[in-house]
Amino acid sequence: MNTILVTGGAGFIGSNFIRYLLSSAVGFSGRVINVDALTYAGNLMNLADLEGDSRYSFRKVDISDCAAVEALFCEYGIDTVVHFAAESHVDRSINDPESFIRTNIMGTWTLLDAARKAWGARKDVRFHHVSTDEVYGSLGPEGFFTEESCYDPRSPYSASKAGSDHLVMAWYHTYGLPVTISNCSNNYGPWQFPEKLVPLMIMNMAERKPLPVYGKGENVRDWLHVEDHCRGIWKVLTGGKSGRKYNFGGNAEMRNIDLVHLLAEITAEQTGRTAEEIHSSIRYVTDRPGHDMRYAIDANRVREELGWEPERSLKEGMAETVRWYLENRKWVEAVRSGEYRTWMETNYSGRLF
Ligand code: NAD
Ligand code: TDX
Repeated sequence: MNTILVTGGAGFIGSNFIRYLLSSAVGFSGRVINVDALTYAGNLMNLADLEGDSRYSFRKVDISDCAAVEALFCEYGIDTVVHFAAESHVDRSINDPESFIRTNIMGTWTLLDAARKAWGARKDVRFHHVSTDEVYGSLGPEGFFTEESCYDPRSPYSASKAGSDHLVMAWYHTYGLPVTISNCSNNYGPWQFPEKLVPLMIMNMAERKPLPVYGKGENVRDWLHVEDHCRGIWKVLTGGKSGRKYNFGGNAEMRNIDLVHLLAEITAEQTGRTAEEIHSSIRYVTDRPGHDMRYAIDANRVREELGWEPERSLKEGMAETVRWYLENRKWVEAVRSGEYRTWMETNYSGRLF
């Protein structure tokens, strides 16, 4: 791997992945090209500390722009793609599915085809697609998703991600493109857009605002710290077999209401408020339509084949995450106020293309 194209590198997981890749933990000495359209979720503040690192470049490109994507392959001699770029928020997909279809399906197709044209029959290359456990649908109280579970997506978001997974496998079987896919459970950690449950709850707790829990709060999610996920993706890139899928999970299933209680206890400890006072701000609100009841991951394949395990416990990871958001309120404020857009225009003016 000499030149890695990371799509969606200005988003939550993508920016954590680029920082991990360029950290001493990996010591990657090639080049990383971060390609991102800078939608509402793309924020170059997340990677401001990497500006000036000669291994890192940013290009503002929409992945569904065929000509622009093909030009990137020619210009940089890309040999590896790690594809994060997506519309990622389930609630937004319910209100406005179009951008999900365009980016997640058409954008993935564009990238796959650009890779196929650039790489021909090369086998020393890799297209890694980052996907979600939501493609498998919803579980009852028992059982886990394995890599063999049937696809059964329920939301426009998960249907668009399922479509993208199928395209990736089609390019493997039909054209022999060397690919891998990882399907991961809910990530949490620094730099997550504060529309998602964990940062939203932490900030609302810190600011004494109501805590909106959908339905009865009984839906179960499995939580994985974003750095554990990034380490896993690197393992797949370096040791995973072409044409193979790998599930990632945190062994940390929790009902949403229990997670909110855990966050309340941690936030109380770190702010000097009482957990009871925070609990009193919980508001049960109208449920998400088609809200999947439970996700749980069997991550045996990646453990046995690649020796990957989550390193952080849920409690440690959440405590660290609460601290990060409390210490980085300026970042949250810049995101919520839209000031991050002005920051990017000022700092990257003329360098975004
Ligand atoms: P995010 O919304 O924080 O970031 C997505 C990034 O993609 C943003 O920087 C955005 O600007 C960029 N983007 C969107 N449309 C684009 C386009 N047309 N062209 C170029 N860039 C575009 O998302 P995230 O939470 O970091 O998720 C990253 C990937 O991981 C997604 O594919 C998501 O489906 C998958 N995933 C996320 C989670 C999770 O819990 N967050 C779990 C499993 C899988
Ligand atoms: O205000 C809220 N109240 C609430 O009860 C929000 C924002 C969410 N929820 C519930 C809905 C879900 O059951 O919390 C759970 C987590 O919600 P989100 O943070 O929106 O994540 P989810 O819908 O589970 O999807 C996330 O994990 C899988 C990512 O957004 C996806 O990109 C990823 O594929």
